Formats: sequence, C-alpha cells, structure tokens
Amino acid sequence: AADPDDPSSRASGGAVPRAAELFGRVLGGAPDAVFSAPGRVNLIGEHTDYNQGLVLPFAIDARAQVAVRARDDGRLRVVSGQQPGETVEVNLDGLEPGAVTGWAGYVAGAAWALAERGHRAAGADLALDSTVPVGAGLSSSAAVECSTALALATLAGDRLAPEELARVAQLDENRFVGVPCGLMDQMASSASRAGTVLFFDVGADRTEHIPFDPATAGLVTLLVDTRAHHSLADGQYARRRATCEAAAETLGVDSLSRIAPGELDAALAGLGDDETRRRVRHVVTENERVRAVVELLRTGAVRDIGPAMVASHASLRDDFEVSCAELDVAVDAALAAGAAGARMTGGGFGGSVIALVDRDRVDEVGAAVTGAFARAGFTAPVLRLVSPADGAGADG
Ligand code: GAF
Repeated sequence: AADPDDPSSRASGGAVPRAAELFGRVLGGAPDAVFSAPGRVNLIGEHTDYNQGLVLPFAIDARAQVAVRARDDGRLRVVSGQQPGETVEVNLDGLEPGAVTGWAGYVAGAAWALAERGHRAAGADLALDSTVPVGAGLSSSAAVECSTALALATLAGDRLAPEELARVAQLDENRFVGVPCGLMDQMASSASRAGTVLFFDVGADRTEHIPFDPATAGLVTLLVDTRAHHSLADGQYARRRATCEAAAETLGVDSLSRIAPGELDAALAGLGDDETRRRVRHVVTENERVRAVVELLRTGAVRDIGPAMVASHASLRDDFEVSCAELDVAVDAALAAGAAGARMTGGGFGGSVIALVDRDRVDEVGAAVTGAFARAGFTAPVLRLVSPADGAGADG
C-alpha cells in the first residue's frame, strides 16, 4: 500500500528519469542541456477546458525528461528510454503532420508546432526518458510535448512563457499527433508550481496558483491507477466535444461556459434531446464545482472539497458518461472506506482516480480499493501518493 513517508510509493514509483545517461550511452557524448516536464492529475473541472471553462489540475512528481544537443544539419535524431533499440531520424525541412507517427511523432510535432507558431526550431539530438506511466490518464503525452518543445526552443535561443509553451504543445497534439484535446494538460505540465493547484479559466485566459496542502488538514491525495484503458475512448472524446459545440451553437453562445448556473434550466429547455441536455448540465455544473472548490481552498478548508469531488464524479458518470466500471468501483470503494472525496481524473474510460484521504486511513482505503478490484475480477490497481510539483523547466 502507499506509504506517505516512503518516497518510493510516490507517483514515479521512486524512479528518476535518466535522459543524460541514455544520451551518452546511445547517442554518444554529452548533451548541451537537460529539461523536463511533469504529468498531471486534475483535482476537479473535467471536460470543461474545450468548453472554455474552469479546470484545477496540478503537476505530479513523475516527469518526462529530455537531454538535448544542437545539430547544424536541420535534422532530429531521437531515442527514448521507453523504446529501446529504436533511433528515429527526422528532416525538419518541409516537415508536415503525418510524416512521423508513433512515439516519435510527439517529439517531431514539437519542432513542427514551434515553427508553426513563429518560433525557431533547429536540428538536435534528443534522448527522452519518462517516468509518467502511459495510458494512466496522467498526461504522459503532454509531459513529452512540453519537455521537448522547451528543449528545442531553448536550444534555438527562444524563451517561451509557460502559456505559449502549452499552446505549442497543444498544437503538436491537436495537429501533428491528431488528438483533439483541450489546453488543460499542457498548461498543467508547463505552468504548475509546487504546493499549488493551477486554477485556469480557459475562456478568460487567466491562471492563478492556489495553495493546496492537504497535509495541514491531516490528508493525503491518493492516486489509483485502475490500469483500465477502454479503446473506445478516443472517438468518444471527439464525440463529447462535438456534442458540446453543437449545443453551444443551438443555444446561441460561443461556448457552454457562457451559461451561468441561473440560466441552466432555460438553456436545457431550449435543447431537443435528453443526451445533449445531460452533457450541457455536466459542463455548467462542473464549472460551478470548480468555483466552489477554489473558494474553499482559499480559506484552507481542504477537507470540505470532498463533496464537490463526489458530485463531479457522479456528473461525469451519469450526465457526461465518460466513466467506466473500474473508475466507479475505485471511487465507491474509497468512499466506503472513509475517503473524504474521490473522483475520476482526466478524460475517462479508464485511467486514474484521485481520492482525498485521511493520512492515517490511507492503508485502509488502499486495501479496500484493491479488495474491491479483486472481487470484481479487475487487474490489480496501482496506488501512489501524489502532491503538487513544479511544471516544465531546466534540470540542473
Ligand atoms: C484529456 C484532455 F487532453 C484534456 O484536454 C481534458 O479535456 C481532459 O481530457 C478532460 O477534462 O485529458
């Protein structure tokens, strides 16, 4: 079970990325510099980012790290600790989406997206090593995008503000990799600060770092990686997004986040089908829950955010329909064992649950979740404690 005093039970499983060592071993010589960017969890505010709404993620201490050295021939040469034996070479001249697929697409896409947004991106040797688990809903891709974009930009002499770095990384994911995600994950990876959650109002283009220290209330944040990944997820994400955008158009607003809570009933009455009404209700009520959680955190009332987390999960399960059996079992078991709050985090259809748990109950809650998974016949979950870490930056 997760032990709050044991660093090896934390998000990275105690592992430290070793990009410089990989660089020397596989590419030869020493890198010019090393950068890294973290994975994230989202405390609350799910499927609101692409509706111009509110999110509250924080970076975790699992990171993608990249060691980089300039080349003067306009090419990228890329290796990864997670893809042993493979070296991918890319010519940056005339690079277009579709030219590089698979894991190296995230890296090549960072160079492409930098150029696309008017920054410089020159050739480089890159060695990538990540401790962010893939497929756990912890934004392993945003971590790779942000770390490589930061590395390539810095190498070319550009200093990108955190938000611009996030937008480059999102462009990489949207257009080069081809996933229609919002901006939350890349902002969390780029702009997070240790000890805080990132309150990001996407529509207003405003961020604020809100102190988040569960320990002062005797609490820890327990992450349950369900190890489930339901492959329908990708198409479903795009469908949810399309439904929201169509509903906004029907209602004559530029995004669903324009609808105030007091206007929700009238908005719902203006929509033709029940499914769309439930999707809209989720977005509008989720924005309200983020607001409420931010106000509670401002007063230090960490424990009191539990009910909003539970309501968020119910809304994602029943109205937005992006949960799954593994996520529901994890949330229910954690709450039944005394967690102050629990909810799925990230896009859904698998991935992870975040639970707010009394420090002295963490073993009990962990055992309850693991037991419930065994009884349901699910693969055993991975439990970790997480706390807010710093966003992208230079290492050493
Ligand atoms: C995924 C996406 F990448 C984010 O942009 C966000 O929409 C999230 O799902 C749901 O809140 O992580």
